Amino acid sequence: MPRYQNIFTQIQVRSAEPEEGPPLLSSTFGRSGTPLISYWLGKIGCAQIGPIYLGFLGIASLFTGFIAILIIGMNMGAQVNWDPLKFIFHLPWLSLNPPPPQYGLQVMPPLNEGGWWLITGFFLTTSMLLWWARTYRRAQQLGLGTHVSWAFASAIWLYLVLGFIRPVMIGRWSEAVPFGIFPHLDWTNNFSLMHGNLFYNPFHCLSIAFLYGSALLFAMHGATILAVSRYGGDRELDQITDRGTASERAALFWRWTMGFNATTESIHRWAWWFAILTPLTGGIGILLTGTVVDQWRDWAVIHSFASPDLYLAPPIR
Ligand code: 07D
Repeated sequence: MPRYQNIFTQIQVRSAEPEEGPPLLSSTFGRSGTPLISYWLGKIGCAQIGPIYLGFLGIASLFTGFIAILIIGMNMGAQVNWDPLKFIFHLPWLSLNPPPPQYGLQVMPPLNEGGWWLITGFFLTTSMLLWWARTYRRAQQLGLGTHVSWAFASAIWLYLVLGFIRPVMIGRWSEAVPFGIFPHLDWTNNFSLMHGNLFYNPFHCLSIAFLYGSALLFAMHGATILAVSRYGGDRELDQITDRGTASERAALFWRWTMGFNATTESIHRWAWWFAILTPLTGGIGILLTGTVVDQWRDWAVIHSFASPDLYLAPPIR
């Protein structure tokens, strides 16, 4: 029986009967699909695939998400005259745009002038909200906390600010983001240029700090647990109360390296908050742009966040 396992040597647990999980507390739907075992997926995660729980929320979310993607695909297909090769090669540049400014917040502009964009937005938003409700209900039914749902809600907040709340506040759908790979990147660039460089928006700064911070925390935590997996550290929560274990060595590593260590529990709270605060602060920054503050560099100069001279530090008051 090998005692130290890593990705190359790990033993894949396979029971004679597939693991069905605990019984559901109450539900009209159940789990569907016959579980199957994949050796290769077992290399990167659990080898058992399924059963999956597909209740009303899941089916409705997949269905509305599929409609949204179908409408985007059909619009892009029409743009390349239904040529499949052109579709593949031009895909990164194809776009489904929101209605131009003259339509304001009109509910049903002509289909080819943003109407399809609005319909897609409706279905995509419905799909995401249904999926959110699915994460909440599944967590409740399994007797879990609802942390995943609230983290997901934070991302949905930024999505809604960009595509719905801010355009409604300004009074034009044209303010929203197009559906498309490069087009949405061009949109972010134009947005920044139009509003005096988003780098001077302090909430963009905060969002970046949390984004980079999330990556750093994830790297530190992932690396720490992998480093102590030879002592069973990957069973991290079992070890919280044990002395002399992988968890204690991991904690000591950080205490000795930088004088402070998170606990096995608190490191996950750190990560959760950093991840949540990325789109949360980002959404605030976007909401303020063009509504409260139009030009971020001017704002930064007025508030001594930047110097009027690009190459000098701001004056000390
Ligand atoms: C977008 C949350 C919504 C997504 C959800 C998922 C689907 C899939 C598929 C159904 C990511 C929806 C799912 C649609 C459906 C199926 C099958 C989360 C999202 C719910 N920036 N910037 C940020 C940096 C610059 C600009 C955030 C860095 C320039 C704009 C982040 C740099 C310009 C916006 C960040 C940099 C500019 C941002 C995003 C460096 C011009 C935003 C955080 C080093 C390019 C957004 C406040 C996030 C924001 C944003 C990082 C530069 C523009 C921190 C590192 C100066 C317009 N930028 N940026 O979690 O919140 O996004 O800004 O240069 O709107 Mg920026």
